[in-house]
Amino acid sequence: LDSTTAPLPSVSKSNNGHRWSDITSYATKKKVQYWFQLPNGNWELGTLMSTSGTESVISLPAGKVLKVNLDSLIPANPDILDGVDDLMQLSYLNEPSVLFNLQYRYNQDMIYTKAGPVLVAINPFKKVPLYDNDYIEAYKNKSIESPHVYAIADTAIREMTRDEVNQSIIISGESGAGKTETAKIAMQYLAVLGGGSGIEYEILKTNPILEAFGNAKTLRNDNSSRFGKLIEIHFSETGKISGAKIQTWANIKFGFVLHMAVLLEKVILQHLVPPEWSNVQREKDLTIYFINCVLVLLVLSEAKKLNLKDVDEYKYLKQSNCYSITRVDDAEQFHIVKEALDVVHVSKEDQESVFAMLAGVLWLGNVSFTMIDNENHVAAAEDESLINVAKLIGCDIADLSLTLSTRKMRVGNDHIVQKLTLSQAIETRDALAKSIYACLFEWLAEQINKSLAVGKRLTGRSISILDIYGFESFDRNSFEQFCINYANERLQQHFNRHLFKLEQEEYIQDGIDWTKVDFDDNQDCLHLFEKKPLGLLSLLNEESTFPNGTDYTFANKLKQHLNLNPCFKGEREKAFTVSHFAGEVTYDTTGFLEKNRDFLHLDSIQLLSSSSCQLPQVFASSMVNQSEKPVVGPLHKAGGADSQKLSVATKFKGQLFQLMQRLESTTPHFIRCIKPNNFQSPGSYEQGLVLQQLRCCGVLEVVRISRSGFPTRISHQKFARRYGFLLVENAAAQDPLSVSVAILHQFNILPEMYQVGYTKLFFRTGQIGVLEDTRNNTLHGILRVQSCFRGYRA
Ligand code: AOV
Ligand code: MG
Repeated sequence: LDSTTAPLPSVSKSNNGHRWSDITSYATKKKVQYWFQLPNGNWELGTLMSTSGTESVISLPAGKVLKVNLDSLIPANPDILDGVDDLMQLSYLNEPSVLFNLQYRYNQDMIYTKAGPVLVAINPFKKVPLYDNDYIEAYKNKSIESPHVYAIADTAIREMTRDEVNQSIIISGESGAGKTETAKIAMQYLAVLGGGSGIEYEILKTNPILEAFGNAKTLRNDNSSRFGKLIEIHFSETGKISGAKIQTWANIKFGFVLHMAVLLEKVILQHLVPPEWSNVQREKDLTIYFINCVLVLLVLSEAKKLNLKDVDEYKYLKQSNCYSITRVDDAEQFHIVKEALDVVHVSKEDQESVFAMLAGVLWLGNVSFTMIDNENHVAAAEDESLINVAKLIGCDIADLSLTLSTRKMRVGNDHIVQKLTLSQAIETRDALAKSIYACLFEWLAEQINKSLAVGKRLTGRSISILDIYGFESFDRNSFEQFCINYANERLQQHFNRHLFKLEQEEYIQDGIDWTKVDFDDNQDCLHLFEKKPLGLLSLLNEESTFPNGTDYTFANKLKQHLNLNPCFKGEREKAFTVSHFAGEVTYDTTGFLEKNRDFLHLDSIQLLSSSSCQLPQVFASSMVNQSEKPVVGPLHKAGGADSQKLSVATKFKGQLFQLMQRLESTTPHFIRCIKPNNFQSPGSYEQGLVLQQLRCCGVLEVVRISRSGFPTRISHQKFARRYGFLLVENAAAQDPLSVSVAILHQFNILPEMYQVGYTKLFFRTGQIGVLEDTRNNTLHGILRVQSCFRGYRA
């Protein structure tokens, strides 16, 4: 096992990644090289030939010589630092240097790099030989030091045992960046180190189940998770895994399982395409499933048993025009899912019920409606679809038909029945399908948890692994991005505070004045979202409860109340912009209110509770439990019985706060996954794409925070030993602290550029350069004299 690090001076260990090599590397810089940005946005390395005034001449690799403005040049690192395994070791920590360093390593299949306390993982899109048992052994024995998910998992285990504190591994990144794979790699390590009881096998088997039900093929990722997941793995006193608990967040990406189908159908229905949907492909790209594995697997494998038709007979599957997932053998895959369900103790009988529910969802999509009057009111067509749905979900055909085409309303003390229009009926049908699917997923997660808890309450220390959607910014951003980015804003704050705390602890320990560290919090942006009553979420909820509220009135309200907020900008039409930590994102409010309401009518819940099967009854009661008394204004009283569910945004915020609370009590370890290209192809590294993600996932922010303090730290002894001989006055008899202070004075280091701690000296970036240069020149002089002397003796 070769260590994958570039040859480097040995580094002193410190928990925050600031290393002695920061300083030594300075000395190795000979040629003065700079980064120059080409018109296509890529960076190229150039050598400075000459400068005069603000103008300079550089030569680029292909023999090109350019006259450029000195300001446009960014210093490059010396060759010896090429491919360092921690970005903090770079003397110059600028964007092109970081990009180059990551690319240099990526080209050699070193996909992991540290950025101080954070692990950066670049998706290789191919098998890399980094995960066999030898590697696990090596990380366990600490015989290998290169950055790796295993190293992070190992640190988590050690710190859990040493400090008796729960740990968390927080994995983020955009779609297709490798979060889920990384989470599995971490689980694999924990399972090997904490294995023995057999429960680790069950834990690993939860992956194929959740993936089959919760993943889908999208344009961005063939195996895209449509849910966020936190798995908490518990350990006993002896360090063995004793159980686990999984929490999933399915309501944002996943709640829109069938959303595209719905959208498309509306377009077809209205025979005209509204301008905002003129680019349907882009809309697909944003939110939608192309295909959900388990639905297709079900049709392909269980067709006979469940009396199902061909895949392309089902509307929910047909929209995608895509029925198979490359490289996946359907029958084999379905077998794996069923086997995994056995392992987590889902009985055969329950499995049959699950498949029946899935089949019900498929048939529901095929239910059609016929006009019954000239006011556009409809009734459900009594065809095989309706009959099959009723049979599969165990309810009466007439009840089902009524639920899909009418709505009971309360007016004062009376109940009236309102007929639905075609589009209302379709909405009701799809909402029911979505709810059944979402409930099924939650129910499965619950069954898994029962099995993993091994019938008892989980105690002892734990390591949680969070696989969650990262910050998203597209050409067109909708409600999904709004929620996801809000969550990321919270996670970013957690991340910043943790880093800052690490910094602060070290400063306080050494008695230095840490108030001089600049630190930008993102609290302002969070306020914009959370403030009551005039924050984005409150205003959204308020508008969602008004029957007359539209996306337009919502957007206007935002502009009216928030325009003075520095993080907010009203845009033309129905759009608004938020300044997130990762950059500005413009949201289009089209569909915000509908997606936020996302309620299931009481009629539908009642239908499920009347079922003769067990699962629909369970789903109905879980839906009722999630409800609260709707917050309604006077206008809304008439339809009050309607909105039984919490708004999506409210539920999302509640879950997010729960998650943050859980994370706060753990020691976090961060992994940032990066997607090097948009084609899921190995070997291609697009600088612009990588840079954008580094900014979004806060990697450059880590660097910035660390750099805004005093990133270079050296003990008094080490400093005195290294530079003491440069003192004009002999200091041999003095203590290291006095020697250090004398050196600082002799070299005129400005007081704001350093701090003297109890045991260490703390420097701002770039301060050590002068000292190192003088030291090197002096040493060179001495070496020359010595070699002359040796030559003379010989
Ligand atoms: P994601 O979880 O970040 O996307 P995945 O973990 O599903 O991304 O990774 C996408 C694909 O990249 C996988 O199916 C693998 O083919 C490949 N991949 C990722 N990591 C590795 C690795 N370490 N080694 C080899 N291949 C890898 V999403 O769930 O879409 O946000 O919603
Ligand atoms: Mg995923």
